[in-house]
Amino acid sequence: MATAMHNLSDYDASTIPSAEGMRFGIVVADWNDKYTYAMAQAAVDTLQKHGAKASNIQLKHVPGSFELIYGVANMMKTHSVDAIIAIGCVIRGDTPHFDYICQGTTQGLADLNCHGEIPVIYGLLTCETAQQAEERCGGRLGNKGTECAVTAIKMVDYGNEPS
Ligand code: DLZ
Repeated sequence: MATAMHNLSDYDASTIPSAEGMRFGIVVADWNDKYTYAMAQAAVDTLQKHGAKASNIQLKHVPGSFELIYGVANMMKTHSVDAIIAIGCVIRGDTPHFDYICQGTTQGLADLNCHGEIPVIYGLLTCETAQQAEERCGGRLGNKGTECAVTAIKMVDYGNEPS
């Protein structure tokens, strides 16, 4: 939870498994790119910090958050990555559009996660204001992209554990 008590970039690096050999996909929405690109960059930096090779990180763009569902599904089909991070930022406007995009995108990504083939990491910021986005994309509450990258590494490691 991103509260004043929790910074999205804070984690105990000593507990994170090595990401060497792991393959990651990042699907990033171009809508609100000031925020989504900052999250994507933080995700890439964090994956590399933990040993992922640049050549093992695929970055793909989609127009808006709603297209993250297709983008992730499409990347899944390639079987070329071990986890996919979906990054988007929805900011409430004057109409109920915000609610539909947030609900539809969240449900779509959750459905893809249910396939159980590879983990889908939820990097969708759902903000009332631009300030809330600012705070979570390298501002006072850290960077959601860092949190997503750490989660992705943990989930690939989870999948690699003997059952
Ligand atoms: C149309 C729209 C609006 C109003 N707001 C956002 C937003 O805040 N964040 C975002 O990622 N995308 C937004 N979009 C675009 C939709 O996600 C989608 O790209 C279009 O509805 C076309 O399917």
